Amino acid sequence: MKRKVSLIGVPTDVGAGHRGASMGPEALRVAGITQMLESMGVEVYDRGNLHGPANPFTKPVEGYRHLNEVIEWNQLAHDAIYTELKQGHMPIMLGGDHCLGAGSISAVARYCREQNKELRIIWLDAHTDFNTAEITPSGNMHGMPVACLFGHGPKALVEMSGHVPTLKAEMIRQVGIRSVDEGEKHFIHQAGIQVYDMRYIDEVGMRHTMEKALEGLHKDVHLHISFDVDFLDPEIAPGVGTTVRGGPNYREAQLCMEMIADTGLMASLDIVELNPALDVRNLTATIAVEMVQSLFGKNTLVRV
Ligand code: B3U
Ligand code: MN
Ligand code: MN
Repeated sequence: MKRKVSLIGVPTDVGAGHRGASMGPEALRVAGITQMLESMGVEVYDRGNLHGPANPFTKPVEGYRHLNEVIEWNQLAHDAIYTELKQGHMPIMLGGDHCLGAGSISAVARYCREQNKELRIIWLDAHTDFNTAEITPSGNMHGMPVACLFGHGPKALVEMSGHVPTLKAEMIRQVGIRSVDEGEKHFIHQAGIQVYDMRYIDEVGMRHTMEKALEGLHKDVHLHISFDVDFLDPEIAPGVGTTVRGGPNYREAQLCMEMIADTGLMASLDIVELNPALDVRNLTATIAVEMVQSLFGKNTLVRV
């Protein structure tokens, strides 16, 4: 039977400091995400885009910028993703900025709890996204979803999965990290999250990094990938709001995706932070689609 995948566009930039990530879903479609998935033998249901509040583009209030809009969009994303999971489809959320990680992963965690499935998240990002209202340097909520999932943040987001905290440290691995604020560092250590930062990847290589990050999986694990496109080095992926030099190059990122595909366990995916307003001829969207193709098991081996 063919794998059924549902694409859910969530056109937000309310959690970001730059406008433009709201055009991400359409850029991914223009880059051929549907056709690519079909070529990989997947049945694709494009659900179109969700509709939520506009970006008021106002200043942060008490440490949060656009709090109400962020909550509203996350609830919409949560509901849509949960519906797809219940139907037995694999949801792919086309973001949108990474504030949506809170709603998306809340839906996945809710579903896993009901199904008695173990949840494992691979968070691919230049950033740890573990800020809170107290320590954020920007007030931008795309820097906060992991903190929310660990119980630190606005009540509506913290409680969205129906269980607080939504995540425990053993459920998540962060890979590609190279920009962490001082306050975040402290929090990450306190939470006990396993972080495979760029220094680690440089020292031991992507292969060993992913072997560690994927350790302990078994057939009853629901593997969720949260792919922040700024995980990729800006030389190959300039179309994001917060570029950080020194990220995985094409080959390292491809191997990372291939090793995830080899587990055969990926059951939901977020693609976030793509900002077409900052891109060059849709290059970043095209590369993101190629990376997703590797996640779906594109075989680059010549060996038999
Ligand atoms: N840590 C910074 C920057 C940032 C986090 N996530 C993104 N940028 N995309 C902040 O503003 O929280
Ligand atoms: Mn992020
Ligand atoms: Mn990031």
